[in-house]
Formats: sequence, C-alpha cells, structure tokens
Amino acid sequence: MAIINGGELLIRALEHRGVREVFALSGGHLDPIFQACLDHDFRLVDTRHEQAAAHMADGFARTTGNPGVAIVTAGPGVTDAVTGVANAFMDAIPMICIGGRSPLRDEDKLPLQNLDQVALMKPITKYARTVFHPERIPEYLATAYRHAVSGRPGPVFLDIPIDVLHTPIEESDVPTFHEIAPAGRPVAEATAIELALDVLANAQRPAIFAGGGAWFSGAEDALREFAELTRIPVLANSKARGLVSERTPLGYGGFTLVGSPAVQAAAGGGPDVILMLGARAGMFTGSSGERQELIPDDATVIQVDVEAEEIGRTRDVQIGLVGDVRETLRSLIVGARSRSFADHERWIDALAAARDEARRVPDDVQTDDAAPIHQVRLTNEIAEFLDGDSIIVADGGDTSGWMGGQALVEGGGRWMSHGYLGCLGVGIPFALAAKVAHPDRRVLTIIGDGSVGLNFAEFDTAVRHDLPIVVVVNNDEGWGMVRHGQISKYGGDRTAGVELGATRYDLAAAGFGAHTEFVEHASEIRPALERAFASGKPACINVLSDPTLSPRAYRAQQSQVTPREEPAEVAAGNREVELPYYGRRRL
Ligand SMILES: Cc1ncc(C[n+]2csc(CCOP(=O)(O)OP(=O)(O)O)c2C)c(N)n1
Repeated sequence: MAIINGGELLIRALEHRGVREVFALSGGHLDPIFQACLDHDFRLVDTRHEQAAAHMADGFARTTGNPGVAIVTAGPGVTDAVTGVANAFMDAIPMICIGGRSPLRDEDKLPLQNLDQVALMKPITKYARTVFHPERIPEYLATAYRHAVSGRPGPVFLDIPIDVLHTPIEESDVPTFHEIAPAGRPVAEATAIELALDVLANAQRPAIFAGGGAWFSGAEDALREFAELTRIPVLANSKARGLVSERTPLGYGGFTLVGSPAVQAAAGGGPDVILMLGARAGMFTGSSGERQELIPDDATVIQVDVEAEEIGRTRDVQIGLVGDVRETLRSLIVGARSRSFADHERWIDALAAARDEARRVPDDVQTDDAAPIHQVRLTNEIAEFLDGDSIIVADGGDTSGWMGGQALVEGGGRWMSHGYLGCLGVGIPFALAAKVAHPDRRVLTIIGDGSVGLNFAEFDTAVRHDLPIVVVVNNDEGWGMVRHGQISKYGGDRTAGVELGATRYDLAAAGFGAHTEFVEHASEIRPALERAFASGKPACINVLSDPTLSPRAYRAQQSQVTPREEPAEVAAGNREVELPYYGRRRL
C-alpha cells in the first residue's frame, strides 16, 4: 500500500487531464506540489511575477484551445494572479488557477499570507472552492476542469491549504474521477437550423462574426468548410483570427471592415445578414462604448451561442440558436449542401479590396529611411517577414491597432491580443506560453514601450527556460494611445502622465541574457528580425517609432474621413512639445 500526499494527488489529477506543463511562482505553501512536478517530470515554468504565470495559463489556452494551469502561492501570490484570472474571465478563456493557502489548523489565528482567496476569486471565475480533504483533490479538480471547459469556458480557482497538501493518505483510499466530460454537445433543433439557412441563402451581403466560441469548440475545420460552401466571408475577433486564413478573400481579422464606408460604397451597403458564431455583442461589435455600431439596425441577425442568455445581449436577434458552435456548423453544413446561395462576389471583392488598401504602405513611407520609423512600415515589415505558422502577440494601445491592421493570420491560435479587460502587459507572457505550446513555430510579440514595462522581467523566464521568443518594442516614448486621447480632448499642452523616455529596453533585456537589437531606421528592421530569430535566443528589438502617429488618425486620413474623437487639427499636428531624444516635435 503506497502512502501519497495532496501535492502528488493534484499532479496526478492534472496529468490525467493531459496537462504536462504548469506556470508557477514558488512559495513554501506549494512545496508538495512542486515536489510532485519533479516526480512526474512536469514542465514547471517558473515566472518572475504571478500575474505573468496567470497570463501564461490564459495564453496557453488561447493558443492551444485547452486549459492552461497557473499555480501561485498563498496570499500575495493569489492577489498577484488576480489580473491574469480576470483577463481570462472577461474573454471566456478556460484556465485553472491553483492557489496555496495557509493551514486549516491556523484558520482565524492570523497566520501568514492568509485572506479569503475564494471570495476574492469568485467574481472573476466560473467556480472557486477550497479543498478541505486531501482525498477529495481529484474530485474537486475534475469539477473545476468541467466548469472551465463546458458551456461558455472560463477560469476556475481552487485553493488547497498546506496541511491538506501535506497530509499522508493511503493511495487506495482515494476515489478516482476520470470520466468527467459529457458525451454530446448541445445543438439547436432542425427547424431552427433550416430557418437560419433560408435567411443566409437569400442574403446579398452576409457576414459571419466568429468569436472564441468557434475556436474553443474546435470548429476550425467546420467553419472553413461552411465559409467555402456558402462563400460567406468570416470576420473574427482576437480569439478566432486565422480560423479561416486571412490570406484568402473569405477570412478577415476584426469586425470593423464591414463598417468601412469604402466597402459599403463598393458593395451597395453594409451587411444585411450577420451570423454570430460564439461571439458576444459588445465593444468589439460596436454595441457598447463609443465605437461605430457594426451591426446595422435593419440587418437580420442569427446568433449561435452555447449560453442562451447571451443571445440578444444588445439588440433583437431574429434567429437565436442555442448550441455548440462546431456542432451547429456541422448541421448548417449538411443543410447548406443541398441549397444554392445568392452570389456575394461583389461584397467579397469589396472587403478584400478594403483590406488590401488598409494594409498598403504608402510609397513615401515605403521609401523613407529617416528616423523615426512609421508604425505602418514597422508592422508591415513584421507581417511580411513572418510565415503562416508563426504566432503573433500584440500588446499595447496603438501598437495592437497598428499590428492588427497588418497581420494576416493563417490558422487558429496564431494571433493573441487584448480582449474585454483591455489589459496591457499580456505580450511577453502570452508569447512565452505560445512558445511552450509550439516550440517549432516562430513566436513574435510586438509591445508598446509602456506595456513592455509591465512584465519586462519575464525576459528572465524566457532565458532560463530557453524560450526564444522575439519581442519587438514599438518605442514611441510614451503611453501613445492615452497621449493621443489627451491631446485630442484637452489640447497638446495638457498631457499628463503619458510621456516616457527613449529608454534602451534592448540594453535592459541584455541584462537578462537576451539577444538585442536597437533600430532607428526602417531599412534595419528586416535584418534585425533575421538576426533575432537566427540567434536562437529570446530577443529584444527596440524600435524607435514616430510618437506623432496614431492608427485612428492615420486610417481616417487614408480614407479621407475625419475621426470622430480626434479633431482634424490633431491629426495634422498642431502643438509643439519637447520630447526626450527627439527634441522639439510637432504632435
Ligand atoms: C494594465 C493597464 N494599465 C493601463 C491601461 C490604460 N491604457 C490603455 S492604452 C494605454 C497606453 C499604452 O501605451 P503603450 O503600451 O506604450 O502602447 P501605445 O499606445 O504607445 O502603442 C494605457 C496606459 C490599460 N488598458 N491596462
């Protein structure tokens, strides 16, 4: 009869779910778990901040479709992880966060690192519990896992007191909880599917809005097949980008293209039917905040979501299909095979032409080698350098806007960026998780110089764990997006708390052992990328870019439309400021 402890049980339970790697930061409260990681040859990626460990578990799920696991110590380890867990919660990402906890025997005696962690995590998880008995660890883990991956996915939290982890138990006393997944997935009834197909078949300008529900249900193949069969273009939010290759006229990154005046002029109007596939209506569809509403009032909306309460969040939905996206698509495909669909080629051509135009680097920018570098040139060089297998992570306000407009994503899990938490600092952790999950792929993250400071020490994690990601710092010497917003609202002489310096992030990364590049001219970008990837080491490419440019003003200028929030005089540059490194500049 073997005697084991709670740490061993936890790792066995995770192993049974197929987990082979965990993202963690140590603490005495976790010792039995770390010991079990050694015994089971788990990959224990130890980070420099628990926020990064949580972001890595989140990023691992985003890039693989399977839950990532973060393990953080009692008290401050758990509070540090809150941002990462909240980020996953807001974007419905399946992840498991395990927290250490002070011993049960010391409850209410003011022990070290003790607070009500479950209460803290409850509003940002689908399930948060304490495990009080070691032999129940597999049961709780199975339940937590089921919550994480079923219905709308999301993060879960378990805290395990250290005396529970240390308690010796007889192996044969532990019940196993192995079969946890329900066998079938919900799909809408056949009449509703037929109704949806009738509407789609007659649409003139139909569009699919794909979201995380498409990726996490494993619908990549079904979505591609349905799009090809019906010739309905697929626009995707950050979790579903690349499910239909963006190098084809059927796949697009972001929903905003359907709102483009150029598209609407060329196609004779905006979308008349929208099929929402596991994408919630919110800021990214324009249904909240100050963004342009992308779903026209007179469009027919068909919404597929695994959670009934999600359907019709911001407006009437004409056909609501409660179901798993993959299974619903399979039913739609069967019905679509025996129908003919109206011709949408003019609509598709309009979208493809608008995308090409938005990505086009103006001639003067393409030939200009003067400092500072235009962000369109920088992000275009990156997009053209990477291949279809590469994974791109964008982090930063303007930076993610610039990169998002240039990237052409060619597969699921190959684009990661911000979601509804709008959480800066995900870049390096997401990229590291992507490299752990896909060691043979190129992983690049482009990060604003503000955001890169948030998890900069993870260069150390990258070096220690031999995770050769390439980090491009889009260094506009400030918190660019907020700076542009302040200028437009209050004027150029009223910016506050938004200026940074021409900091040598490359030299700082060198201190951690990274390969480094400092780029001041556009012609140096490509050689720097080549050297960085060839180095086989984590790399930092610090690029000095133009602080005066914002993607919003740039796009408005390109399409001859005045941006709504930014007065024209700002886009034109109407104030002079003293910037570090550049001296006096017009902003
Ligand atoms: C964690 C966090 N802190 C602050 C903000 C507010 N915020 C949104 S965009 C932005 C500026 C980002 O600057 P940078 O990372 O340099 O990227 P840029 O906009 O210059 O491309 C800030 C501070 C946020 N969204 N998240």
